Amino acid sequence: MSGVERVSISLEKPLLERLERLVREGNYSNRSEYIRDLIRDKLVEKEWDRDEEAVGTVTFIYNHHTRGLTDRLTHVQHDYHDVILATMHIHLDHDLCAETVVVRGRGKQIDRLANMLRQQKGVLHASLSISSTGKNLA
Ligand code: NI
Repeated sequence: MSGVERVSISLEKPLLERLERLVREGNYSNRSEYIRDLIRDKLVEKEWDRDEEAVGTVTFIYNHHTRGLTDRLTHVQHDYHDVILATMHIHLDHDLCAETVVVRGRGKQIDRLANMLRQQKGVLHASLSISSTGKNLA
């Protein structure tokens, strides 16, 4: 870690109590760690807002018996081959599949891919998790 500076902040008592509860519930050992993570979350959001290079995952669930769906999902992923780093496929049971796609690219490009996957008829749920290349978080 680069040089650490101590800062003090002013909070209303009820807000401080809620902060303390969040720190406890999150199993953080102290407030500073919690606040560092909050700041990094915000920085990641800003990177996405500015459409900078980002890293993320898209996880989606579908029934592989849905007519044409497997082909359509493969087609979408080929269209985004330059963004997709890896795809993991899990056969959840006889009918249902889960896929997690690890992506790296511009935020808007990743959003578009997530929406394309989500909108395919037969996809039951899709969730985008946003993260960062980490370059600006140290
Ligand atoms: Ni499967």
